[in-house]
Amino acid sequence: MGVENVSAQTIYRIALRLCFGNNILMQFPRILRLACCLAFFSLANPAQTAEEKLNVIVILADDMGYGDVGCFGNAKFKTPAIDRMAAEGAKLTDFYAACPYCAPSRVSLLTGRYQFRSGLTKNPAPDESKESDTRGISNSEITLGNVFQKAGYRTAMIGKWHLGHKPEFAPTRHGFNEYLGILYSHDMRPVQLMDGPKVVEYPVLVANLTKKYTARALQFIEKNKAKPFFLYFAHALPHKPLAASEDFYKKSGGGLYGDAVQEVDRSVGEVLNKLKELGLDKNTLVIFTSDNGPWFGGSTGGLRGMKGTTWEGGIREPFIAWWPGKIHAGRVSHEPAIMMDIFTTSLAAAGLKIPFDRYIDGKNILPLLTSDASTPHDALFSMQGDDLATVRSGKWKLHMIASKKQKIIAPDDKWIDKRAPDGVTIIAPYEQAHPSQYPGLLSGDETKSGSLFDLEKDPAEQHDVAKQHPEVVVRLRVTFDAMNKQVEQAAAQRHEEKK
Ligand SMILES: [Ca+2]
Repeated sequence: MGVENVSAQTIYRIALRLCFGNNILMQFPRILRLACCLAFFSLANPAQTAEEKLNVIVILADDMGYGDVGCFGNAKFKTPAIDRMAAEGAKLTDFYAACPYCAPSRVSLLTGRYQFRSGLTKNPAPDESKESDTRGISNSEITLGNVFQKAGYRTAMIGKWHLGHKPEFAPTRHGFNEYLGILYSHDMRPVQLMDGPKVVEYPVLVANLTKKYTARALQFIEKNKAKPFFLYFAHALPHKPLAASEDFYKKSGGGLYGDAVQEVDRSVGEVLNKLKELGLDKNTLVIFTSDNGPWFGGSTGGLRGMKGTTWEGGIREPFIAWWPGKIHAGRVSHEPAIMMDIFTTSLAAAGLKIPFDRYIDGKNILPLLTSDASTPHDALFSMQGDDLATVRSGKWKLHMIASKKQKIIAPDDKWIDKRAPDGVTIIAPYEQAHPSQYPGLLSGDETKSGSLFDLEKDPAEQHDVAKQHPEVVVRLRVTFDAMNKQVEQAAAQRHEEKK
């Protein structure tokens, strides 16, 4: 008999004696005695219900760069709430997206698996093609929402879904009790704000979107303060077209991009404040990151490339975890981690089992956030569409597909965004970031398949050192090829299933 059983039995006896005394006790049938005892425990120990279950909130910015927040080096404008979150929580300096753009990055977060396993390797867009309409999360995938929902949590998704816009892909069919948001990027057409299956705003005033999303997030937290909840809050900004409400417009000193980020920052602060106000802060894990690197006007913080490239600037993201009950203030880890870890870590922190009937790539990185533990990953990969592109192992990164060359655009070059404004989605059409405002470095050695970089000495990937370290190239190549085999097998299997 374990210690827990002894103490439970002792407490049981004491409870019965307190309630009835020994003589009265035996006059009750056994079943009634048990019922009385359970009632006692529920009264004496209310914390055993919802309060003990950890709440989880994942806040995802869209296209926010590694260098777009103060605690990751931004000096252009201030992000006090996100900085405070890092000061009170833990920061990972080497956290990655598995893809330099939206949908694949998001599906990896929600399923804990590299995107090639679910097959969602490209962005669904309602204004692209019929084929694009068929892209979306498969019914056979298990999302974070599904697992939390099954465990009795209330689940909500607020913001950009981007895992398919046809009804069968809707968030409410994939683990979320409620949804408010735009089903894809707000530069796609038509931009419609959905509340569950209903269109509630069209055209959408994007300038008020962050405000609207935040109000709903606070309402959801408030409504579920006595129940365990999972909130996936995926902001629309600072994805283009940029917008900020009147409270933030022209206030940041960092252009419209800075205004938009500052409004997201305020939203993060409001969520944390609400948790404190309700006394839920010690019992809620909040994670903040971005789905991929920055677009024009943002900042990679001196890393090479930008959104769409598998240079560090396209895939390395700011990452902060906040859980005052567990994570000590101000912790920083330089150990590599990746988007899918959010899946496994959230479930591990909440004491829930990860699905065992499929391959889960995400690892529990709670030890990185709470101790000096080393990364649980031998290697981390990034993909470009259907193709595996890079592998990082330790301080080394091998590019197996030469990253896209970026077109140099001069500030006075005429530039027209192919995606025209839709209604009032673009509130500041002449203040959008110009494509000459590169967010990352354009310099560095010409690259090809097999280029190797030492990220410890050269995080900006300027010097290809493949020739100096042929043994490292071979080692990483073997790791890459083994993973690539899995990518090819998954693609072949899907091809067979489509026949
Ligand atoms: Ca994005």
